[in-house]
Amino acid sequence: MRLLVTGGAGFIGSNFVHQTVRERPEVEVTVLDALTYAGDRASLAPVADRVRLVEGDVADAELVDRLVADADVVVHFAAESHNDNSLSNPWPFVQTNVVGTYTLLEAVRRHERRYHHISTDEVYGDLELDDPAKFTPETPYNPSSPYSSTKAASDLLVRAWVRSFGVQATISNCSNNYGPYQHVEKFIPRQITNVIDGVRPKLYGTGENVRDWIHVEDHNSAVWAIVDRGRIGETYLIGADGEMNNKDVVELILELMGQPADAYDHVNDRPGHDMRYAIDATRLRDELGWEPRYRGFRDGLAATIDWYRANEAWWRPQKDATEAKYAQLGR
Ligand code: NAD
Ligand code: TDX
Repeated sequence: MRLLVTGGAGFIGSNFVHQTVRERPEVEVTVLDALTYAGDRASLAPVADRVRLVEGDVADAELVDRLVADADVVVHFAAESHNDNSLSNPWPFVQTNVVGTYTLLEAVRRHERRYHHISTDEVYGDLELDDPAKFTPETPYNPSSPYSSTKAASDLLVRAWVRSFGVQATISNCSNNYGPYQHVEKFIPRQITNVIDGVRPKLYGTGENVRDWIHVEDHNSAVWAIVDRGRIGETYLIGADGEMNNKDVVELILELMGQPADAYDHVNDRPGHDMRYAIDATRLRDELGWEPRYRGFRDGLAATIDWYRANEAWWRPQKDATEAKYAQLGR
């Protein structure tokens, strides 16, 4: 199989490439990545001899056409992915997430290729803390931020290309990922690297907001299950029953790193901050027989802390610029 992975130098995409090289030696992997601030060649260094990395934009129609023509399957991870950035400057989100997805869809339509679209649970908006409901594939779209609205737009393009043009596509909407190679702008790596630097973790608002955490390896094993056995045109929600509020996550990071549980600061809240996400992954489990391997968040988090401790050379170059952006926002 010839596989094209967009965004393969980012957090989830690079972990997907590592997992693929490890578990599926017969797959030929090409990565298309623009190497924005969020993409790093170093994230593919351990597999560099097994992967072709093409530096380029998913909205570059001529380049995308050529790469898709040479692939059997396309898995599309590339995106602008950070909510806080989308509030400061939404334009790159529209360009990459919407125009980039359109460009790929047109290429897979022309060349009749299998396409898998990576998306987020944030397209469904948020849930109340006391609501027993979880997101299901039938939950209406109701995105809150420029980030989540552009991801929602890209999902709807995929659905339309399936119905109107018969494109062979599947979609997955996953909850919050954690694990190695995540950019230090995101919640968990930001707090781990702050503690390493002797800086107190920063909690937005009250910290009651709930996220449904899943280890990146479990997200990626689910993506492979869908590429292998998913029904064309179907949407699969990916989650591993990992709901936890941000305050509890910060306290656990502090405990695992040998600090007092209250050694964090409350900072300005994120405008429009979604309260709670929760995934019902029944379809994925029942139809495709998928199960997560990481059962305890505590163990997965401890391993992630170890990874950031051991890989300072990977994250250090991102840290100052990231914190300078947050300082301007009072966060
Ligand atoms: P990331 O920001 O770490 O990586 C994104 C990658 O895409 C980077 O390597 C970047 O260089 C590349 N990229 C950006 N614009 C590009 C362009 N125009 N052309 C080519 N490459 C470009 O993001 P991530 O957290 O790994 O997220 C990957 C995907 O998973 C995204 O589609 C995101 O919406 C989705 N997702 C993320 C999470 C999460 O918790 N991080 C959860 C659910 C879904
Ligand atoms: O310093 C922080 N303090 C804090 O309290 C940061 C960076 C975040 N937070 C809060 C905001 C959220 O409630 O932590 C939670 C997680 O924040 P992020 O890591 O920014 O993730 P989130 O906004 O939930 O979105 C993530 O999950 C869904 C990914 O970034 C998206 O790409 C994915 O679609």
